[in-house]
Amino acid sequence: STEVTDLESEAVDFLSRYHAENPGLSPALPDRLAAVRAEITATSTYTQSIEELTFGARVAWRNASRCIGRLYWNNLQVRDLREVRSAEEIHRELCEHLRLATNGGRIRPTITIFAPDTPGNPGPRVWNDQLVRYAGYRSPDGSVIGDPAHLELTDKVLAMGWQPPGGPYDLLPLVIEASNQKPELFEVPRGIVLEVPLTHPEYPWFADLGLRWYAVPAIANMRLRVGGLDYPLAPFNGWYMGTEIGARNLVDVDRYNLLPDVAQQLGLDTARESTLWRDRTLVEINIAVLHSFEAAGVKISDHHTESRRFLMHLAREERQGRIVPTDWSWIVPPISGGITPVFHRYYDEAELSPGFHHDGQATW
Ligand code: HEM
Ligand code: NRG
Repeated sequence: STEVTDLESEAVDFLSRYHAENPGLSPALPDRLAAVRAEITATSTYTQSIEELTFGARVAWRNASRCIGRLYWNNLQVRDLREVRSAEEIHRELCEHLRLATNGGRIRPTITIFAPDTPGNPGPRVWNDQLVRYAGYRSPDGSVIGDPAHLELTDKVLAMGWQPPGGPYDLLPLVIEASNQKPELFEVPRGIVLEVPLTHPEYPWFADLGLRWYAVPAIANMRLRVGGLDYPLAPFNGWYMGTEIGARNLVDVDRYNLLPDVAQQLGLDTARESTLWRDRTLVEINIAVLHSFEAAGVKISDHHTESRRFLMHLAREERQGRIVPTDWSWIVPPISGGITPVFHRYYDEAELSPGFHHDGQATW
């Protein structure tokens, strides 16, 4: 069928690239291709070796055109959990991912790969977009307590019986769907979630705002596609760039929306836009985020450093003769764009495989 042909041609492309970038592998490419072709003919799928899967996950990161953090793509730690099936075991391993990745603040870029979709047997998935997320609740007066981005997921877990603490930084439970099973709720224990209370190096009152954020951004809802196989549950993490928290999560009007409150504390004139009170406040919040993570010993980087690293990555990849597919609108940081070097140039745009994808569907 055409599905089998597509799978076979993607497998051939991937294995050829794996062998081209890693000369001298055994078995040699022709033998490996023959074995994979036979397996696909017999079963309509195939099993990747752990070495193939590791390379595939690293190259999926290398190909992530929205990611500024790709310099270290070849150091991604890959955990092979393809054998794990039950929701309980998946929960245990998701918690273990957080523990290993957090590493007391010395964050390790890590991916945990669960079973792929196979004919008649979809792989597991989770509903949460990240392993750690704060709930959002709508109050009777229409305002939101917590993170407004997660109102919908919060509603769903409430309907499934979750007991809400009702605070602004409640950890959402994980909704885990094992293969062909109903979704089930699991708590993420507070004890394994490293969080950082936000303070400002010059303004003692900043601590009294009671702001905080978690240490490890672990994206859980992107499908990993390698060599024609889809891995719908393959959560990955690196560390935060400060602006993700300080210029977006805490500041977007449809997130924690903190500019007005913090500006007031700073005593700025908010009556006129031309005082640039928003911009001044934004910088102070970003200073607080970087300062607090550094004080807590939690790895984070600023947008100037990440921009410089990204251009090093680009140069290094070009020397290897590879293009670096890049989405300018995601790479340029949300503050001070024009004073980072990534702003002042064009990039190659391409969707390369292996890759991470947002749509939840298998393509065969
Ligand atoms: C997106 C930084 C590690 C894959 C991003 C974004 C930033 C970023 C700033 C844009 C996020 C946004 O605007 O919401 C970093 C840093 C890392 C890191 C500093 C530190 C090591 C990783 C790793 C992977 C990865 C380990 C995968 C293995 C991606 C992908 C996106 C992304 C797929 C796009 C997400 C989407 O479409 O929503 N990264 N990243 N990154 N990153 Fe990274
Ligand atoms: N902006 C999102 C996280 C997106 C991915 N960012 C990373 N990824 N740094 C947020 O939670 O703010 N990573 O794998 O490190």
